[in-house]
Amino acid sequence: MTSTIEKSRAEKPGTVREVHVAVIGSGFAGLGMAIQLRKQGIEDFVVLERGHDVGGTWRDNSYPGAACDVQSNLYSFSFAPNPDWPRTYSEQPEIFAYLRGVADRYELRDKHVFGAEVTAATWDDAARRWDVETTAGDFRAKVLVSGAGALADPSYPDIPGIETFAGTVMHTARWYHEHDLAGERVAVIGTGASAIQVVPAIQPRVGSIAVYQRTPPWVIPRGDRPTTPFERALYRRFPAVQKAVRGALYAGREFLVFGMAKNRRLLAPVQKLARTHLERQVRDPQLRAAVTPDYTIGCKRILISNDWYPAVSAPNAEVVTAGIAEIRPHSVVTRDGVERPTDTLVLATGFHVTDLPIAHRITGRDGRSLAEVWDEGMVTNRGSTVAGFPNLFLLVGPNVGVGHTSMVYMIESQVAYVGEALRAMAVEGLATLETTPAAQEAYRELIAQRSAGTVWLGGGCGSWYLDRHGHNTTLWPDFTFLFRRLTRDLDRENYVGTPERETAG
Ligand code: N01
Repeated sequence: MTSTIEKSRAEKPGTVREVHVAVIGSGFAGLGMAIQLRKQGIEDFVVLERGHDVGGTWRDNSYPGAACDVQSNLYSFSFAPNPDWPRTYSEQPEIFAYLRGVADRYELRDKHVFGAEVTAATWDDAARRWDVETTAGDFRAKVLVSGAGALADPSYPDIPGIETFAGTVMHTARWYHEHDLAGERVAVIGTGASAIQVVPAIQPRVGSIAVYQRTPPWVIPRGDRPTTPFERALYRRFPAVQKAVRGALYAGREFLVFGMAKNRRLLAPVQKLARTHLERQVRDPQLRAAVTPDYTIGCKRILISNDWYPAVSAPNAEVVTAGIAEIRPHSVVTRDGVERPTDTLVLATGFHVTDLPIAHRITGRDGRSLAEVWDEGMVTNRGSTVAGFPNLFLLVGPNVGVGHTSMVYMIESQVAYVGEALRAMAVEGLATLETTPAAQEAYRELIAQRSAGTVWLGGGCGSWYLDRHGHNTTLWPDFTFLFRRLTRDLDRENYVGTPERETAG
């Protein structure tokens, strides 16, 4: 990894490009930000994208079966509806194509530098700007917006002997499409949202599949279907109809927050639905026991699938609950001493969410990285700004995540908030804008207060929603329209601004 970065550095041109705004990443967040900048008439910006196309997580997660578990009418930009979604829940290729289409429609490709992985972003307090080093050259930006996201960097499990494995190892977020799994003995580690999609997709063609489960997920039916020519024509002719459908989907999903964050007893019917789904699809009592969760539904992300249980019930499949003791060059050994010969290891083990790699690379005014500042807890103002990091805005930052509805809604809220901040800077002639420690503390308290009593803290499971101190640092713990209300205007009283003229001369 280091050598790749060093090699790219050596190849990069020696020039430093100056821009008003640098945006990191071109997934939903980065593209949404770029469009917002355009809408505000800010053209002096660049999008730094480490990949070679737009799309972010929807470019990278191309494993077989990858799809969205939020309906496409909701999981899309409100200002760029797509009447032509082929299914109610779209698959990865359609969402990736949608994002590429949005980039083209808003003529954003020219604003991108592809192959530009941010290796360091350092605040220069004297010059009042961010010095950004990337694998494709250096940049100076007055404002830095990170749209790197939380599901960007795959997490690889630290299992003894994994480095000795002689077969193919692939993470779901880094799929080797050229590798043919036909007839192979495959081990899948993990049973999260990615695993329950990839296992049914590959199970019919592999020789055997062993699913190594640490914690069983709660799974409810997936109400997916192809869209009809009639509804596509209707949406094209009457965009208001699609908008109304979107609104209804939003309201229906928002209702889940009542159960998860307000009154956990309301989750009982959802858990009953999941249990009935499981019992209908899994006949074998031993397997049923193995895949039945022992925590309250909603504590971890509720998964949706109609083919997960049939896939793990198939004659060539096995759910292994014994726990992995070690990995050898040609096998996986569990703690009960059983050794299963294995050709390919599929790691469906998730992402670095509470230990974001980008946080190690962003250094603020006092020389400490975001990761160092956050060592005792990820504090922010509105999930967007951090004291000591002037002119830095985070998209999909701490406590902006949602498990029950569309992240795009949250992203649009945040992007508008950043837009308001940039507007205030322009109107007031500010060189810097920085949130206060007091604002962060108040926001931390708000998050703690709203998280108390939620299923995420009290549902009897461990999850990456919580940091190592057991605090919710990932999810927005309330209705998403309240987050939108909180970010509609800039809370100017929570910021200190430095006028431009003070920096001149
Ligand atoms: O990752 P995860 P994911 N040994 O972290 C297990 C989004 N997403 O890629 O639960 C053994 O949820 C771990 O076990 P446990 C969505 O936001 C969205 O599946 O920690 N097992 C778990 O089972 C989602 O929430 C869609 O006990 C190990 C699994 O690996 C997020 O991505 C589709 C282990 C990891 O599950 C991440 O989902 C797909 C170890 N050392 C993903 N380490 C949509 O449809 C981890 N595990 C929108």
